[in-house]
Amino acid sequence: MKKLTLAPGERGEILIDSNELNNKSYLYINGKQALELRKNKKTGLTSIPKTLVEVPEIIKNLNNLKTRTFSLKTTSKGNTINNTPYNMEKLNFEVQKGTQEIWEIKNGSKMMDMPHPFHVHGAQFRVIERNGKTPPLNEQGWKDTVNLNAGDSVKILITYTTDGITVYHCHILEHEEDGMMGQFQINK
Ligand SMILES: [Cu+2]
Repeated sequence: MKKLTLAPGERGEILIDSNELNNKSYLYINGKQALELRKNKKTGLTSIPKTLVEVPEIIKNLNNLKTRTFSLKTTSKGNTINNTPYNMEKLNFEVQKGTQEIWEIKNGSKMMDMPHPFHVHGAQFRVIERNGKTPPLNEQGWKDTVNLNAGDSVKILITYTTDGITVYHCHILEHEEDGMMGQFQINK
């Protein structure tokens, strides 16, 4: 790929094929030259490997897993998840360490056109579907942040490997501070 969109909180590892570089090639960020890319003859790789990172195949039978839904909305009450702003005194739900669930996340904004990068602490996930389709290749690895543009819907398979109280929130800090956040407990 030649272009990658990264939302706040999202990260990508990029391997560049230097055979395709000119004398002066640049990495652009938001249309501005951010990094000059030069060939280095000392690197060991001569071409891009077929497999960049090994990730386990997503299990085929997802029907037995519990599904939770998260609706991200900017309302008159502020920025909310499932119409509720964050409450520090309240656990939104509890789950069991060592289990997996499906989370269905929706960006309910239509008029406002605001993206919401959804971020989870303490657990990693795989994107199963983006708007009913297989996600693009760059979203098929392990993730902890997935961006949702207005009207988007994604399904993720989340794995609870640690225990304790942890949070999920929009990674646009103004939205998070304004209530687009929740907390849950992973029981031992
Ligand atoms: Cu947001």
